[in-house]
Amino acid sequence: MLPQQKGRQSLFAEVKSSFRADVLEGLAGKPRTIPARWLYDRRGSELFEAITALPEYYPTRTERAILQNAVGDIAALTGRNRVIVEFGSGSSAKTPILLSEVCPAAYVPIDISAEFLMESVAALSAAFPALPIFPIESDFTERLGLPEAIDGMARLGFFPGSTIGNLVVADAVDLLRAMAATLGVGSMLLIGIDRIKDRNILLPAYDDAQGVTAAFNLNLLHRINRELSGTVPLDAFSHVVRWNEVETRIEMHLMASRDVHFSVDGRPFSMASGETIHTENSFKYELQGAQVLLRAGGWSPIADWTDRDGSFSLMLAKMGASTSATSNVNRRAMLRVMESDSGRGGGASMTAALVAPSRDAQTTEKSCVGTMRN
Ligand code: AVJ
Repeated sequence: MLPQQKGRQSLFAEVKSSFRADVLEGLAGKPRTIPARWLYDRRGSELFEAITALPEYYPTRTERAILQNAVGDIAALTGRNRVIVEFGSGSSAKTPILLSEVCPAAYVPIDISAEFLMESVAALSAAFPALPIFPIESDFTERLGLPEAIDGMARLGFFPGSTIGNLVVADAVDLLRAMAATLGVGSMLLIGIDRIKDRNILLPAYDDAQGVTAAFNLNLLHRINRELSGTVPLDAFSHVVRWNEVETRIEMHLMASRDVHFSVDGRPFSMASGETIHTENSFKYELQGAQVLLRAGGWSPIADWTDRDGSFSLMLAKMGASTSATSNVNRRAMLRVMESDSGRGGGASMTAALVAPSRDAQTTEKSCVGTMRN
């Protein structure tokens, strides 16, 4: 059965039982670890939205600036009339920037939260009254069936925010492959990827002065107590952030500040003082590493845009591998190096485009007539 065909009640029951299984298994493991997706209940999603506005949390504003600067170039490479499929659309905050230039035939937001979906559909259909929107309430980590209404239309996957960084490489590759399967032949993917940088910038981004990220992390324990009849003593846990240099990832942990005993769904657990529960990974990539990741996931990088500090990259890829030597020669012949246009605001620069825009794309106009209402 396709996820969007499940009843709300059964989806809810399923989510709850996999939460229970993940928590019980994760707390029993060594090291103890709970998958990051469980951080995002209603409260967690609200706290994450608050994180995106923090002065220390650079990714959101940097990606938005890059997108604003690059969206014309992106539209030239994608052409118009694609269906934009956004994975984990959340509040769809960056989507209008893309919609107004890429002029999609339809928009398909996919999110696990029905509330987020309803809010973003309402906001976007007010701003783009002519745009067909087909929301899908689902986890996006598996291959999905897309609505019949968009059969046969070219797709552009949109996966901003460096959410891919939550996954270890093997899982990230699986996800990229699932996205390729969902989107189909001829599709493109626009993905945001956070870059490796100085730990003095990375650490505060995940351990802000106001304690919003700490509250976001600790909310997981509230959720366990509320939804799984837990007795976790919240005052005994604190938010800990580590930069794992070997794995090039930020790790969030919940550390016990004293020996604790508690139960979850009737099962007893003990933790010694100083022990942690690993709650989230946020992998960072060099540009080349991100390109290799995309290729491993079945996508060929076409172009990328980065801020001046190299702190975040937006990457456009085309479905399918680029394998043969012949095609490399052809691609080199088409190489267009577009140097940064220093006159533009946010400092985004396109480093290289390995394909020329299609004839269709070259005729793309600056705005989508009749789509965006002012
Ligand atoms: C939503 C996974 C992109 O890793 O930066 C932010 C999550 N966690 N602060 C990130 C997060 C703590 C965020 N992603």
